[in-house]
Amino acid sequence: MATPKEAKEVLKRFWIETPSWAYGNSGTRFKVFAQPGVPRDPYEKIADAAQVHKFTGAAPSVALHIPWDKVDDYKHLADYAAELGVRLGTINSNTFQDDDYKLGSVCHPDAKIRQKAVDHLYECIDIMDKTGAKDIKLWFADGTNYPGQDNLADRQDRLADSLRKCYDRLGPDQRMLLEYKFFEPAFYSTDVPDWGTSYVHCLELGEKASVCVDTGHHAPGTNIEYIVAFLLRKKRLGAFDFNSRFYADDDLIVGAADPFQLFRIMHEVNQNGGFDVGTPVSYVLDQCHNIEPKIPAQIRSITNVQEAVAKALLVDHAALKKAQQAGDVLGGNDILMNAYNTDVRVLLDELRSEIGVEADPKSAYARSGYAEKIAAERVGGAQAGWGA
Ligand code: PSV
Ligand code: MN
Repeated sequence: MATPKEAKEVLKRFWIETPSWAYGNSGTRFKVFAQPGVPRDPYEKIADAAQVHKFTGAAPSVALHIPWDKVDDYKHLADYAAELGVRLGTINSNTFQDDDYKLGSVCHPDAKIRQKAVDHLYECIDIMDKTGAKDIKLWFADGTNYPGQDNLADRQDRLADSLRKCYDRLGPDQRMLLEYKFFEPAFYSTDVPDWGTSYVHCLELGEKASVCVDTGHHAPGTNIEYIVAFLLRKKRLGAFDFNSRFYADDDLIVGAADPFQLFRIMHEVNQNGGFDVGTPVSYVLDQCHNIEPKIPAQIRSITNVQEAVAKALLVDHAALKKAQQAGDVLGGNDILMNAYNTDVRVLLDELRSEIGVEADPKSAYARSGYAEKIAAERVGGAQAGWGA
């Protein structure tokens, strides 16, 4: 069990990457609601991300999505981020918004389309070379809608072949993160539907390939913490995409739907070395704020994650082991519940004052006047949203 002081030490080195797309407009397939002050280009998205870092002290990195965040000069964008105290992080590929990809991208039956998708992945790696980003994250919308539409095993062969091309292009310090999702946009079969499929492809590829666990990408009732424990044990958990879900891939604020699940995940992360110095696990938000203001929502997401981490750090491991070895079912459960039920708000207030940010980052942001400033300044031009 970490003492509060030790827990704060872990939390001081624990950081979370925010996604550039969280700052743009988003919605469902029914409606995208525009909000005042929303960024119109990647520079403005980074400026907003820098605010999240400024008020939390825990979000020093911003994930980019290509082509949404395409710019002429990535070095210039990276320098701009550095000036604002943040850095450019994971490069997310996008092979799901082009007419050519109707039947898939890297698994498409036509070799020309597959090559087009692979060329896009090469483009993402070129961008990593320019920004210094370490990770490319792959999520494929590939799948089929009707039985008989395509050959499921052939699609796996095509996937393996395309992934190999991308993997072979990685530099020595670069990694490939393969994300899975059980459905959507395909409804009959998905080519990377689950962690097992992702894991097997990563194993075949080599050590630079790891699984990305998006917490919103599972069927209801899935034991996500089991997946986390398994992958950490096999050293193939590369990253989290954090968000929460009530129904499908809702992309709501992490920890909002089920804070207990988030705690259980963090407990497995903690037990299996995911918070150690030099951990290979990246902690990234993948969320869209359709109706709530975006910067405060990102701040809330960071503080929710920190709360779950703090509680997980307070689990009494020695007592837990003892209870487990004695077959003390209720005792073991009590130990976890005691940690979960601990009020960590004072600990987190102290943490924030020790790193020089205000105890309540959301209120501090509200008082800063930034929201009013961007609403007044960002007039004209096209607001960023999905596809821009
Ligand atoms: C797909 O649903 C996903 O989780 C992938 O990570 C994409 O890159 C992201 O959402 C786009 O919002
Ligand atoms: Mn995701």
